Amino acid sequence: MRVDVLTLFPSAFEGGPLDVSIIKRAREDRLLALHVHDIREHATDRHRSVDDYPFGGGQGMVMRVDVLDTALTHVQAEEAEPGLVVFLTPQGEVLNDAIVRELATHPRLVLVSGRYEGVDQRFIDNRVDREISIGDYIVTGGELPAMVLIDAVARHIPGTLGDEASPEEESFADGLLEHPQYTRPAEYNGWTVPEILLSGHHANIEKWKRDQREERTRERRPDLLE
Ligand code: 4GX
Repeated sequence: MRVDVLTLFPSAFEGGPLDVSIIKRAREDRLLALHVHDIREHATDRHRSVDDYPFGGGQGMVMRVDVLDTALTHVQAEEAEPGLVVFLTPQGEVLNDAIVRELATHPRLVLVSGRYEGVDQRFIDNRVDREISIGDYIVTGGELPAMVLIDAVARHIPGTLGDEASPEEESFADGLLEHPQYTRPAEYNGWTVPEILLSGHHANIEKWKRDQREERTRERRPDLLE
């Protein structure tokens, strides 16, 4: 899968979470090709401006439709496949496991990370396929949301998790939270491990894990049971 990111802060994507561990390996193995592009390279005036004051007044600045449109056209033209254009915004659908899996089926994603108070609506109306939020809180820019999305999607590209793990065996694949986990030592500071896990009764242990998952989900995330 190829992922392109349009951002005003391309350096935010270097030496961060996409350069370690599973995602680093996926990139080395060419399962994920990440291409980060600086929106400012497509500014045209002598000040290289990418934003301007909002029509109708109001707080802050708005990213310019012409700069974004030109930047996106350039990036899309690097390949025959234009990709699904995703804009990260608190106004979008809230990201979940079903959306992550759907996005992972696309051969190419083009992510647009915004800054300032927003983006000219004409860019969204005419060039964006999907608006996605990583949750109901505000971060400083769309870069961290893009990285969260890339990480979550990359785990679903066949081969990225290796043989040990599968995304099907983790929380949300079946709509339940995980059961608690323990490892040695069996007692530390007087803190003990549930007896059943040390019993060797495989069937009882599996029943206990299932019960724990259901109980946790009911207590912590009843919305997942709807
Ligand atoms: N999930 N932000 C985008 C700039 C902005 C402002 C208004 C569009 C309209 C966020 C989130 C998020 C902060 C990224 C505002 N863009 N993005 N940025 N939560 O909080 O995706």
